[in-house]
Amino acid sequence: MKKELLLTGSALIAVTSCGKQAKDTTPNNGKKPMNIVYIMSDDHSYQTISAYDKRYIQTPNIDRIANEGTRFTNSFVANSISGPSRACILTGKHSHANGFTDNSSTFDGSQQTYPKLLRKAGYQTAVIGKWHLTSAPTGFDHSDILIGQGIYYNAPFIRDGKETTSKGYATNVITDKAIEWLENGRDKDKPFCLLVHHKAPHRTWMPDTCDLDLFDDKTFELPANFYDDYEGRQAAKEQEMSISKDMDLVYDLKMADKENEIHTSTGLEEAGRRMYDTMTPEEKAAWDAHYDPIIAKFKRDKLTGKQLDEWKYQRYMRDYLRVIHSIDRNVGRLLDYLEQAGLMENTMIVYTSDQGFYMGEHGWFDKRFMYEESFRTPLLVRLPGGKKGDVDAFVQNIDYAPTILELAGVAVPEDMHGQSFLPWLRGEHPANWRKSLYYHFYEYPAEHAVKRHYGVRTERYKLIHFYNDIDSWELYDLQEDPMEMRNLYGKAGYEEITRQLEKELVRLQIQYQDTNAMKLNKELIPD
Ligand code: SGN
Ligand code: CA
Repeated sequence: MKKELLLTGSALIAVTSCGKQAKDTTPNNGKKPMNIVYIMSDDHSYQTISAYDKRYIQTPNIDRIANEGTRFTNSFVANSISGPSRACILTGKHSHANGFTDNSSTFDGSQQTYPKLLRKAGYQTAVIGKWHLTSAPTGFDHSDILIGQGIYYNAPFIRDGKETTSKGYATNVITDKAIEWLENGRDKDKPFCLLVHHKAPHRTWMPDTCDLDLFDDKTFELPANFYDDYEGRQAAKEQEMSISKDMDLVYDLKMADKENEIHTSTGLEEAGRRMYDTMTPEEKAAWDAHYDPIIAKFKRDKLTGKQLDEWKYQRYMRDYLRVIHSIDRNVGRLLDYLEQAGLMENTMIVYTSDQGFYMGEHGWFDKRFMYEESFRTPLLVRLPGGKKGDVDAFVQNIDYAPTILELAGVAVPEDMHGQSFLPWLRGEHPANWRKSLYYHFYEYPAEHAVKRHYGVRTERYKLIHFYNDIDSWELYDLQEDPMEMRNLYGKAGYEEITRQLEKELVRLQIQYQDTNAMKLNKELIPD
């Protein structure tokens, strides 16, 4: 038995002085506690993980988690944006209950979180990488976090409360720090829960210098709804996250020409030019060797209209996928370390993202909407001795806390909204599993101009209410219209399904006590 598997003190089955085994008071009935390595990227679309979708990229290391474990095919978030998603994950509660409703919130770190409960039960806890909750992390033995959203090159970190510098590319640095903590930082006599939170592939999708030439010769097929006209969908019409209109040539697409002749009107040009300054001279040299010829050709070609839109799409895809390639390589490094350290058989490994992302569907980048690409999030879990294969049950990021707690043998607090999906990971089929999902997005008015909305999704249908400076309902039949192009709300023949979905929406709002949302649809609430 490896030393790190051993537990000390009260976590061992107590043996009384007369040799009889006393009643086990440890939370998991004396079984060896499972460690947790939880890897979460920022804005990683399921479309760009080959375990889910083979059109764009091969991700063999991330896929390994799926191949040796469980692939969740119906995994969703509760509020599709970073800070709120992270708060839902830590607390197991929807946004209105954990108080972090949008990225301008500050997380109340005095509240109950699963790392705090794990720690109380004898786990060592650590978070490395993007934190994004404004207040300092609580409930961790060790934290080494990026400041705010973080940057890709030579990022400053806050390590256990003190600001430090780093050298190199964020995904490599975060993986190095994770391995270093596993090897030398933790107390090897205790079980551990390590959260590895990548900055990548968040905007502006800056690749590592060694990956710059990947996908150069690839042309990606446009999504079928790239030229969506948003007919019948007012909120979709009014967003500001379109590749055509809102993606900045300099900031997002790296066209910061040395001659300073390319100018843009999104307000992001200057930030785009500053981004370059975060790199070392060697990094800049590699960067220039790649982008300068692309910039020169772009200036010569003088593209306009659809040609420009499609050029932007190809540029976006290439950079985003290069960033994914680096994540995949670093997931591989971490798995290799776990293997070599003998930790694979007593560690649950999770790969997920804080939400999904648009790869040009509806003509978009970014997230926020309750539409499928951003409501869903990848979720792959390798549980030693657990299920190998797919689970199609509805799971949501509010379920992660209860799942991890149950795995650790810690009682799941009653006030958590989520439900442990550990039985599914063990190959069981729990009865009475949820058949519908609740969603609520708040960040408006704000960047990308996605209106506030809440809604319900069942296996086949989705009902959404956009509110605040708009009052607009949308209904989708996901079986007939998986790309959500036809809003059926108010159309003849859909009265009964609308009534059923409204009833389900209200039931969920009451269950979760989302009282503010209930006020917004009070005509639906029974007396
Ligand atoms: C930044 C980005 C946005 C992005 C939000 C939220 N702009 O503000 O494009 O939607 O983060 O992202 S940027 O100019 O700073 O890149 S999240 O992942 O943190 O939710
Ligand atoms: Ca994010």
